[in-house]
Amino acid sequence: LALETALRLAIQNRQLHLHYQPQVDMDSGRLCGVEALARWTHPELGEIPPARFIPLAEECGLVADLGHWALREACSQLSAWRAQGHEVPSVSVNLSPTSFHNLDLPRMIAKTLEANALQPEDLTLEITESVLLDTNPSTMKTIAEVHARGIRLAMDDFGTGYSSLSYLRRLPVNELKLDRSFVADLENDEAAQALSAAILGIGKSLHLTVVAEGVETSEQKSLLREQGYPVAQGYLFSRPLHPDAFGRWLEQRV
Ligand code: G
Ligand code: G
Ligand code: MN
Ligand code: NA
Repeated sequence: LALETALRLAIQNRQLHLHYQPQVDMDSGRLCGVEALARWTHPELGEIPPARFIPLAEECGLVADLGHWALREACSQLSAWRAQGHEVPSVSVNLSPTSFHNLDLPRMIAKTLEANALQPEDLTLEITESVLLDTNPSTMKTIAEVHARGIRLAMDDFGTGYSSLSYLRRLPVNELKLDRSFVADLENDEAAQALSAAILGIGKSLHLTVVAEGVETSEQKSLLREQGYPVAQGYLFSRPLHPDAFGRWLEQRV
């Protein structure tokens, strides 16, 4: 309960931050986008990982506030980078299924984009297959409305879920993110290679962007590139960085 109060205050008192990780074009090395990842630095407890505080936010009804905060923060950061002359094509924000219970979400996002002089295609929302287990009647409606407004949707952690592939027909996604567990096993596991190739095939045949996550070694990068993966993300390119460090990362590359 103490941690719950602390999280409530953290959202108010700006103890939460977003770090940013680049997504890189395999052929040109150019930046394709950045993923925003939430970080909580507690004054006494130090870094609390999202795997800990997101479920907590879910339990105490704060996850929608967290989502709004992340959307505003990420859009404002994208706009700030552009004002500094950096070419950052888009930003991706992770949203919990609960965020889609709110039928007002699409309008709220549209206002946030407008306030930061951004276009709908500048923003990607990362969702997981767990949205399909969500029985709230608003969820699918909100997702459809977000899509109709031109905001992109990415299916995160793709390949690890429990549902069938038919959800790709039910959810209007633009992007698949190959889960990093496949990438981690690529070098020693032929099954992982076969599955990453098959997932790329599914994505391509549905005209989706496919992003390989968790790329840590140049061997993994080469294998994925040979398979035809267009975009990669992972420690090989950069860890998630504080916005200032991300600015320096951008400057170093030009
Ligand atoms: O940053 P890290 O790799 O520790 O993230 C762990 C998990 O937390 C990932 O599954 C990621 O999608 C999730 N996560 C990170 N930031 C956010 C956020 O702002 N909102 C939600 N809902 N999940 C996030
Ligand atoms: O579930 P989601 O894809 O949103 O989670 C992203 C998480 O993966 C973040 O916590 C991020 O810190 C982590 N991550 C990003 N790149 C790498 C990587 O190359 N290797 C590993 N092990 N984790 C990574
Ligand atoms: Mn993600
Ligand atoms: Na993922």
